[in-house]
Parts: sequence; structure tokens; C-alpha cells
Amino acid sequence: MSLETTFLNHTFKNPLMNASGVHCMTVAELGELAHSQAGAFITKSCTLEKRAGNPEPRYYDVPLGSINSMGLPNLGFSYYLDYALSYEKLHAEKQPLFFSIAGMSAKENLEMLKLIEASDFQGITELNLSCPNVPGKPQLAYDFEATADLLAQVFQVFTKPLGIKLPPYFDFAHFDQMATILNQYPIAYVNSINSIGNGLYIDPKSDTVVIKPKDGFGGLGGEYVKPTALANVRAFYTRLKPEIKIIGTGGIRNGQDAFEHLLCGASMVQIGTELHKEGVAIFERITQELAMIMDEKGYQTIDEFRGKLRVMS
Ligand code: FMN
Repeated sequence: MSLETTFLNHTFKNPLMNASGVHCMTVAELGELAHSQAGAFITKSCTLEKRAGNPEPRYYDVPLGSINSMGLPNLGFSYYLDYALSYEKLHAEKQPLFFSIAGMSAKENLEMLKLIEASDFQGITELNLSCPNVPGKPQLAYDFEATADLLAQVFQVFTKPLGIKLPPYFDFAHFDQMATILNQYPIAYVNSINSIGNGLYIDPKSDTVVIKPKDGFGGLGGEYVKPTALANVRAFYTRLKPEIKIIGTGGIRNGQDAFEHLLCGASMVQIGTELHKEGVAIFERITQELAMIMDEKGYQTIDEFRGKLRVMS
């Protein structure tokens, strides 16, 4: 039996990755991911200039997941591009790196994409249109017109493989509308979902919020978000043209959760909150659990069940 996964013409030893923003801010963290059992890994979403992000405390583990309002702290575009290029030089035989960007404006996104296009970077770029935690900046992918405008400009300047990180949607009309936009472009994949934006968690002892920015409002991850994540993976898997692959992110804590994302149609899966709680050893645990589930169900490869969710007639 094998967990090998082919994605965008590359073969990965398994479909597991970190989710951008978790364990990928520094070269040290990225190095730990590179040496972990993850099939692939992605860098922290970056902006052209480095950012300190929001005031702390800005992340809080809760029993059913996490709430955060990091505000895109990152070490700046050049830091991650330098890392990516040196990683590629050292590991020419290895799988491609995923490189996440999240400009504060369309102009900044286009500028970063042009720099990646002009560089020797051979990996896969992920454009994050869904950060919920920057005060004053709405999540771009909730503005359908602005997303369509941006994508039209992106594909005039960018020809390397590009994925789009989406926020969760909650309405069939929105799944339809976004899929219609995405289907017009040579997008390599969509990644669903980013955090569910602007939840509120209250500490019952002190009657106080648990994070400082935005009076306690923050993005939710972990167990809370799995049903929404699965719904988004499934909705886009059934609406997007087959050339656009899906990365499933949200609420993965064990092999069963990963299996369900794959069953809904994900090609790769990413882990955020639970990686934050458990560290990189999680990749070994979840690959083992996924392999056991496949064994019990008699599957030799992921392709035998990917997308094959059963519905009631
Ligand atoms: N998503 C991004 O695309 N870029 C980021 O920089 C980013 N930063 C995050 C930082 C933290 C601390 C957390 C918890 C999440 C962040 N996310 C970011 C969202 C995750 O990548 C992921 O989509 C979300 O947490 C849902 O996955 P989970 O349920 O496994 O946590």
C-alpha cells in the first residue's frame, strides 16, 4: 500500500503538508518541516516588507481548536524567496516547495508575482486571498468582482504554477459564483479553507476575550472548522474544471480527518492548528493512521477513493 500522491506532475511520498502560517515563519521552522515526514511544506504567507503583525496575545488554543489574529507577521518576501532558492539548490532532487504570498493590495500581490516569475524559483506559488486578521483589510476573496479583476491581471504576468488560498464560503450561490470565476483561469489548484474569520472566544473564568487584537475577534481553526472545510472542498471539487486540483485544509487532527478530505476530492491536505499543538511529529502519526484506515478499507492507493464520497439516492 502506498500514500504516494501525484500533484501538478510531481510525486510526493504522502499528501500531508503544514498549513501556511503554522511552523513556517523562520528558516529553522522550515528546516524542521523539510526533515519531517510531511510530503511537502509551505512557507508563511509573506508581504513585500517584513511585518510585526498584531499585538500579543494573538493566538490561543481552545478545546475545539484555535483562535488567532496574527495579522500576517512575516519576515518579508526576500527572506522566503532566498530560503526557497537555497532549498532548491540543496535539494534539486526533492519535491517542490510551496511559497505563499499575501500582499496588502492587488499591486503588492502583482509585484511579488512578477519577482517570482523573474526568479529561478521552480516551485509552486500560493496566493492567499483570504487572511481574516488584518485590521481594516477585508478578505479579498469575499469580493467576487475584485477577485476576478485581480486574477485577470495575475495571469498576464505570471506563468508558473499558481494556487489560490480561499476563505470558507457558506452559500451555494457563492460556491457557484467563485467557481465560475476560477474556471476562467489556468489556476493549478485552490486551497480551501483559510480560518473561519472573526469568531469570538470567551474565557469563562474571567469573562474576557482570549486574544488582544480586534477586541478578541479572530480566525477559527481546528475541530470547529472541519465540516465547513469538507463542504468547501466538496463544493469546489464538484464545480471546478478537473485541471484545477484541490488542497483540503481545516480541522485535520487525525488520519480519519485526512481520509475525509481526500474522500471529498482533495489531492493534498494541510494541517494548521493541530500541527501548532503537536509539532512536526504529527506527520508521522497521521500518515500511519491514514495508512491503517486505507488498509482496513482495502485501498492500495489514495486514487482508489479520492473524490468518491457517497451520497444518498
Ligand atoms: N493561512 C494562510 O494562508 N497564511 C497564513 O499566513 C496563515 N497564518 C496562520 C497563522 C496561524 C497561527 C493559524 C492558526 C492559521 C493561519 N492560517 C494562515 C490559516 C491556516 O493555514 C489554515 O487555513 C486554518 O488554520 C485552518 O486549518 P486548521 O483547522 O488545520 O487550523
